[in-house]
Amino acid sequence: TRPTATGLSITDLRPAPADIAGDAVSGLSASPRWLPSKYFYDAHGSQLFEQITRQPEYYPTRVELALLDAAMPQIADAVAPHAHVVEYGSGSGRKTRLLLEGLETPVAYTPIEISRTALRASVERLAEEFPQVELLPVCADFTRPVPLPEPSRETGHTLVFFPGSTLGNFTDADAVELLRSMRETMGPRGQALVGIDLDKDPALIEAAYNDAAGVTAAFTLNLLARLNREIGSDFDLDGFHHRARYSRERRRIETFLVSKRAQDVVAGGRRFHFEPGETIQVEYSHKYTDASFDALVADAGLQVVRRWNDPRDWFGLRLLEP
Ligand code: AVJ
Repeated sequence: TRPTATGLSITDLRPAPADIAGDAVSGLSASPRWLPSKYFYDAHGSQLFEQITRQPEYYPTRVELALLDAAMPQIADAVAPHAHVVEYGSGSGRKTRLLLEGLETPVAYTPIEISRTALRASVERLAEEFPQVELLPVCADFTRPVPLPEPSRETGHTLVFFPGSTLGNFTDADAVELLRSMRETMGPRGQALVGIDLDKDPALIEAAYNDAAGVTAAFTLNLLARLNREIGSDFDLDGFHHRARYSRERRRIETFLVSKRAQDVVAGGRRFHFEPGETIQVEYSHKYTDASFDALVADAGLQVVRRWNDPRDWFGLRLLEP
């Protein structure tokens, strides 16, 4: 653990360069090629993501924040008291603030976040705003088993908070695996509050991942800049472009980096050849219906006990229990 400016200690379980290089080589060797979207979130990537959330086309954050605010009294009633709140992919902590404020008696808060810079900034602000809540930040990839810190005071139960439809970045098989590990984390009396982006007009969804200002494109390309910096690959950032399309059948945004020309790239000590138009799949953002989400949750041995949607049914919050 390393102390922050305010003296708070962050448990550091960040992926090592060797893990990143191994994942990059195996994804680039696969056919079709892919890279894991979790590596978008270095310090700059997390900043670009915050900028995405302020683009007019990117509705999910705005709609979820308004929904969380509106539903908070009912959520507080449905959540057991004295919770240890554990958040997956906490980012800037904007939604956390609403949750910790709305729950009457949160005892401890454990954000699990892969970007150390984003995590440090968010816990420093939360420490000032919530002096009564014990902050136990962990810098880690939440898709790997993360040992949970033990709060110093007794807690009633664990509430996993997983907003943002980050679940949508996982294939259905991986989402079920993650929900199962969430079930382990929260224990038999635990609960989870999960945000999900709902299926809707494909034009609205596609616009959200192709903002006119090009911030999403910069976010996608930053993955290559990060790999160049951290694993010494030599991707030419001008040699690839961002493509995000909505598949109605699979109910997901499929995001690719597309090679603009024939080129060779060296990564992790191996050479990869790209033909013009050849793609690297870098992200999915699944959109859900009640039926599709309930099926995932049931596969993981959980059930939806409460549901809240915004007035247009664009985004939902679901309370899950074992
Ligand atoms: C991290 C799930 C909130 O998939 O909508 C936004 C990431 N990628 N634009 C999403 C993202 C491109 C985002 N979440």
